[in-house]
Amino acid sequence: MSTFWGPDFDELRATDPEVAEGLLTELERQKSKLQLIASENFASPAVMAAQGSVLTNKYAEGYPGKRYYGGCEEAIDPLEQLAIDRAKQLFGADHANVQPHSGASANIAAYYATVAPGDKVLAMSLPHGGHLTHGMKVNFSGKWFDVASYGVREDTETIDMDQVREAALEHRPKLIIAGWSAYPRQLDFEAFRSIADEVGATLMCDAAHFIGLVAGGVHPSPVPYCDIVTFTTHKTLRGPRGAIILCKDDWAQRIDKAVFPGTQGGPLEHVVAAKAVALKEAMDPGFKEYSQRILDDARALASGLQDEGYRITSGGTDTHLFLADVTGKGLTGADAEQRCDDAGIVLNKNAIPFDTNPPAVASGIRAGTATVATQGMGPDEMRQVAALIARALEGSDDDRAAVRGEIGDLVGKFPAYR
Ligand code: DSN
Repeated sequence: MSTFWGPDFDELRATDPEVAEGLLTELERQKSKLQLIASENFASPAVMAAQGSVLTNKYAEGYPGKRYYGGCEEAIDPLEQLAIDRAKQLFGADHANVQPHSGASANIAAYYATVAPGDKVLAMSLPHGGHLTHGMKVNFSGKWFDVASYGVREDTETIDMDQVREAALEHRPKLIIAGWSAYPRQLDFEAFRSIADEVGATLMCDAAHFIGLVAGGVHPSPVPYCDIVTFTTHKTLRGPRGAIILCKDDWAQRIDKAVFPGTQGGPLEHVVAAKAVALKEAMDPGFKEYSQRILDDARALASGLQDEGYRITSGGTDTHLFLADVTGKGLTGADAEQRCDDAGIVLNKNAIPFDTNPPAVASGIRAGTATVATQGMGPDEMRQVAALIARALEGSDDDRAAVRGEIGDLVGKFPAYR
């Protein structure tokens, strides 16, 4: 074993050529295709350097200054405190817990802190854009809690806060969850707060998708209105895979206890350090421009597809993502995902509101622009991409091969990694 202390690709190749090869294959896939999966991004080399570091070796159950292991004082405590302080500063939050391993883990902890098995919860329905952990029957949230859902209106495909209020008055939930995985519009957090107050519910926001836009100042912040805000750090925030929970002072102790020892053991301090790096990057003025580019790109791509004859749900987007209904072209979401992939365009099939196809088939595709905005692509490129998607979806295998070539040229001009 070498005594080198950081990621050493030559050593990986010597020790485990199969894994090294897999890693290079994935690097090539990420670089050579166009990545439009709305929940993904390209983490910076600085983020990855912190994540691939000796910090992975350290156990640190507990919190800065109150650990169950020795050896945390020199580096681990200050680094975790830095991540906490940066999260609080960036989002204007009273308290931050930076230990959740993932968005689902953060949501498990938020449930653990706020409700008990059998309690009533009100959250956005999965087929209308909610998340697996917002009460889906096959998930712990749907099994352990009595989850009622709100959705979008059929005519506008947007959330109607009067309907949310009616659902809250009918179900009297103990916890209301605002937040989504596939909804292209901004939520009215103030209205959610007033509904939660009216029925005496705790208000949590799952801001995983749009938190980077909040950091960049191009999306309203849920922090002033919500008791608890959970989010992942690897989507629009462009950090390592993982999550953070923000909360009001009143909830701080309950959230910390819910994360550890309630639902997690030792924190991943290498990931915590990488979260600190990502938060610092998000504080840079350049992140505002980046966030605006994400929005401009999403709007340009959605309107380009509209011009190609695709129906965009709710008529557009105010975020980094949108859903396009592909049924008007005689396609399913599954067909569309495959055809795009064949043409070097990576996105996912997605249910659209009131979908008549099963989720594994779906009637729509979801596309997001956090990745392409990181690469520096702007609205001009997105209009070009919209035309390429239409050719990939509607053309022949030869057309898809031609699109694959044009995608190669485009990503060659905007490399994800050098
Ligand atoms: N599964 C993620 C997404 O793609 O939206 C959210 O966890």
